[in-house]
Amino acid sequence: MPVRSPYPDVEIPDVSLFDFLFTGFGERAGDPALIDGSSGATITFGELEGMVGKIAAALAERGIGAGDVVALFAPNTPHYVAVFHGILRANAVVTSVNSLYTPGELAHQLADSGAQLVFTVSPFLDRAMAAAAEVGLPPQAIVVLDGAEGHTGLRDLLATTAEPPAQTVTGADTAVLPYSSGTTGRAKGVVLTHRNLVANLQQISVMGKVAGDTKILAVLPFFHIYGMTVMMNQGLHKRSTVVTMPRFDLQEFLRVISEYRVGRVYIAPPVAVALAKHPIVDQYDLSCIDVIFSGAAPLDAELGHAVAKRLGCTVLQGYGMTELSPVSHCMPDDRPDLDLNSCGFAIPNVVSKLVDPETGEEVGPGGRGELWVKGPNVMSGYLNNPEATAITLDDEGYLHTGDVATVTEEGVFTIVDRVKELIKYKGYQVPPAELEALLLTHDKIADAAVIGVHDADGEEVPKAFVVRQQDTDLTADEVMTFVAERIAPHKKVRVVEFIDQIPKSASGKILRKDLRARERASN
Ligand code: 4UV
Repeated sequence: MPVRSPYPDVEIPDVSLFDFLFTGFGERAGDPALIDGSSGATITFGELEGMVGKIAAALAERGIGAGDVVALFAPNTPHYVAVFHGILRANAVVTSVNSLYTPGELAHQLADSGAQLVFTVSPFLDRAMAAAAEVGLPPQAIVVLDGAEGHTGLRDLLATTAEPPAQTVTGADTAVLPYSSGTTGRAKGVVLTHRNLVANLQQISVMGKVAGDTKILAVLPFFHIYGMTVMMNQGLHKRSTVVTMPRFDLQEFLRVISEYRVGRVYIAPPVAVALAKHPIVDQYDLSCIDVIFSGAAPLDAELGHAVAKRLGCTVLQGYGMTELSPVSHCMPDDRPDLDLNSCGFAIPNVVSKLVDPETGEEVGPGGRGELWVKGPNVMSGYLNNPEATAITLDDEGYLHTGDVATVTEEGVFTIVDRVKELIKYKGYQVPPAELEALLLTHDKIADAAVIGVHDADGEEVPKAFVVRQQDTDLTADEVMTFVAERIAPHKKVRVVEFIDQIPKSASGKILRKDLRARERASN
C-alpha cells in the first residue's frame, strides 16, 4: 500500500512564486530580510521588493520576457536573492549554476538551457567569458553584479526608471532549471514550475518552527535546490532573516552564527563532522542555535547526537532531491525523538511507495525498496529530454528516486542505499557518466567506470576503474590530475584502480553492481 503523509494535506495556492512570497510584507517591510554575513550589509523586505521590481523592469527593457532563460552564476549574497526574484518577476526562468563549474561545465549548462543572459560576479568573470565565447553569447550578455569594465552591473539595472512588466506567468509555468543527473547520465535541466516551488514551501511550512524571529544561516549554496528552497525561499516565506555566506569556512561559519545569533542552521553531513570534532568550535558562543538540520547525504545518528550534545541543540535530518523541489521527507521540529538515522515522515501531500527494484513488488514495513514519490512538488520532467523523463517519472506520477529506503509502521523513512549511479561528494552531485566520458578522452585509457566508495572517514568519494591502452604506462596520479584539470573540484576522481576489463552486460552497460561487489570483497 502506498504510504500517505501522516499530515493533513495543505492547500497549494495557484500563484506565481513572486506573488506567493512578496505579497503583504505589511509592517515587516522595514525588517531585515537578508544580512550579508561577511560585511553585515542588510536588505529589508521592502528594499528587496523594490530591487526585484527594478531588476525585472531593467531585464524587460533588455528584451528578457516570458520563457527566456537567464543563468545565475554567483555565490550566496543578498544580491543573489534580488536577482533570482527579479528574473522570475520579469516572467523569465532562472537556471542556477554551480559556482565551482569550469568554463566547459558552464558552457554545457548555458547551451543546454538556452540561456540568453548570465549574471555573475567579477571573480567568476573569466570563467563566464570563456563559457559564453564557447556557446556564442556576446560579452554584453554577461551582467557583473559588482561591476566590471564593459559590462552592465547591478547598479545600472537598479538605476532604471521603468516600471516592472505585467506579470504573465502562472503556476504551471517553468520557474527554475537547476541541473541534476538524476538516476543516470549527465546533468540535465530539471523543470520546476512555480507551482512546484510554491507547493514545497507550503508543504515544509508545517514541519518546522520557522518564524518571523528566526535567523536562518544560508551557507549552503542558493544554486543548489536545498539552498534555494529551504534557505532562501523558506526564509522569505516565513519572513525570517536569512544570513548569507558565500562559501564554507569553519571559522567564518562559527563567527557568523555567533555574531548574528543564528538559530537555524542547515547543513550537509560533512559540516556535522567539524561541529562534533573540531576544537575551535568551543571558542564560540553558539548558544543561539536552536536547530541544526542536515540533508543532501546520509547523516550518521551517532554523529548527529554528538553535535546535539556538544551544542545543546536539536539535530534533525531531511531527505530531498532536485527533482522534488527538493523536500519529500523530513523530521519535524517537534519529533527530535525519532531515530536520527531516519529522514522522518513524508511531508503533507506526499504519497510514497517502496518498490523492490528486482521484482517490481511493493514492499511494506521491515522491507527495503526503491523510494517512489508522488506529490505537487514533483518536477514536470527533464528539459528537452523525454527519454530521461520517462525513466524517472511513471504514468501514475511517481518519481523513482533511485534511493533505497525502509519505512516503519509509524511511517518513518530511512534511506539505506542507492540503486542509481549518482555519487554524492559532501552532498554535491558527481555524475559517473560524465567522469567516464571524460576519462575516455585520455589517449592512454581504453575503458573506464566510476563508482562511489567510502574513504577512511566514511565519506563517499568517486573511484575510477581504468583499463589502460595496451603497452602504455599510466599512473593513478596522472589519471587524477587529468580529471582535476577539467572539472569542478567536487567531481575529482579521488581513488584509481587499474583493471583488465570493465564488467559489462550483453548490451554494453557497465555492471556497477559487480564493481561494488569487487570493492566490498577487497575491503
Ligand atoms: O538532487 P540532489 O543534489 O538534492 C539534494 C537535496 C537535499 C535536501 C534538500 C532539502 C532538505 O530539506 C533536505 O533534507 C535535503 O541533495 O541529490 C539528491 C540525492 O541526494 C541523496 C539521495 O541520493 C538523493 O537522491 N540524499 C539527499 N538527502 C539524503 C540523501 C539523506 N538525508 N540521506 C541519504 N541520502
